[in-house]
Amino acid sequence: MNLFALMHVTLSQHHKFVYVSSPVNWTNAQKYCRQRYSDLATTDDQTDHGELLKTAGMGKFWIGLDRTRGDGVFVWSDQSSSSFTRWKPGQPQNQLCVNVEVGYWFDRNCEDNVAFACYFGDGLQCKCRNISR
Ligand SMILES: [Ca+2]
Repeated sequence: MNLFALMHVTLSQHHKFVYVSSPVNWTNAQKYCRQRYSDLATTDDQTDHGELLKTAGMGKFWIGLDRTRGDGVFVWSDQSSSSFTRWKPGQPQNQLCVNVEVGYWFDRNCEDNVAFACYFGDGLQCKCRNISR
């Protein structure tokens, strides 16, 4: 994939987040984040979530949370055991992937094309300058 427009990076206690404005489906967002960073965004707590929103804003974007394995349980893409949640009241419904919008989580059809947020952990260098435009 050759995606356009990598935005700024925010440092947080746990994760450094990167927002990618190009809309893709959840699986391709995960692939992109794993190739260039650590994974799709994971948020461990409210502080982390606040940092994510500072980077990615109040629009709609995928994070690394899904229940495609089929047992109905949402799991983090990076296997994080975080129990932090930020569901919009009324969510989740019956869809399998999760996006943030206006700061809250919504379940959404994984095939929808949406912007997304990645994170990279300590010890990993930001590869921002290597992104081709
Ligand atoms: Ca939904």
